[in-house]
Amino acid sequence: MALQHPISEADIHTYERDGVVCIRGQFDADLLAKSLALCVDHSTKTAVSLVAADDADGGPGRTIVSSHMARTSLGFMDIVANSPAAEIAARLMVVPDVRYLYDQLFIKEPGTTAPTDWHHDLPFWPFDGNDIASVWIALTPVNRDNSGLVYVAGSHKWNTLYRPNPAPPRQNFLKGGSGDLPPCPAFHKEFDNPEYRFVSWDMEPGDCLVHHPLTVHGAGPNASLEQRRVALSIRYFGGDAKWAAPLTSFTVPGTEHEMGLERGVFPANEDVFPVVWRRADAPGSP
Ligand SMILES: O=C(O)CCC(=O)C(=O)O
Repeated sequence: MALQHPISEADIHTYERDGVVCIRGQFDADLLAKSLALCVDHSTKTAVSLVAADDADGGPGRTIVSSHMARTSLGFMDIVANSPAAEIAARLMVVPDVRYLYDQLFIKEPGTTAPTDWHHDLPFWPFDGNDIASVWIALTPVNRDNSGLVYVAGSHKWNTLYRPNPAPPRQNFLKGGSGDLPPCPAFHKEFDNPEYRFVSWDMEPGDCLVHHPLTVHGAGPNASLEQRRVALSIRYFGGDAKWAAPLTSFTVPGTEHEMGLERGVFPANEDVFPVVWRRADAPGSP
């Protein structure tokens, strides 16, 4: 599906400088309605990777996370491959094509007190490189009070890797010495610290945030008692991305034995990581 409007040079510059940019109004109403319905329907089903965690305080809050839906659902794969998300990622990374890495659903029910802890994504994944972008699509209205994401602008350039910390906690999650990495600081305690620049957005359904894999981010509670917060985060890669030794037990289905994958090498394994968008003048285009 074509973009509703081109990605501007200013957007590319912001993504490069801050490690995150908000792109508005690229998803049409039909696509949004379909995406929201798929996500809500999926959240009510039993799926291998679906985790629904009630708030520990016994209140009404509940966080639902699920991953890799597009590996088994044509509906989700249609969003991954045929919505504007793939082209948005490619244009911002300035790469000629992008491959699908994985997709992840995040729901925070009204009144959810559990935050999304501060983290960056790269150490969770067996990947390295800059050209990996997450397109986090708001499917409901999002703001800072209902668990909108907050980013530390420019943190993707800190040259620091923080210890991956899964929510909810999981046994034997850390691998390869990642337990020795420093924990990600609680950046909400630094909101008044002028050393950091925090960015967040009021978003309408169909606005999306695109972030670099090392940009630190987190979210507060969903203080709304009416509005659930639903987002679909799709990860794409291209350019300089490389397969790497895993630092966690996270796996992409089909890569468990690293068949056809070599550490330090671009993972051009079409079965697992298909090309989902290619610039018209790129090598390999029809
Ligand atoms: O939506 C959330 O609460 C977390 C999203 C996130 O961390 C991501 O997409 O990388």
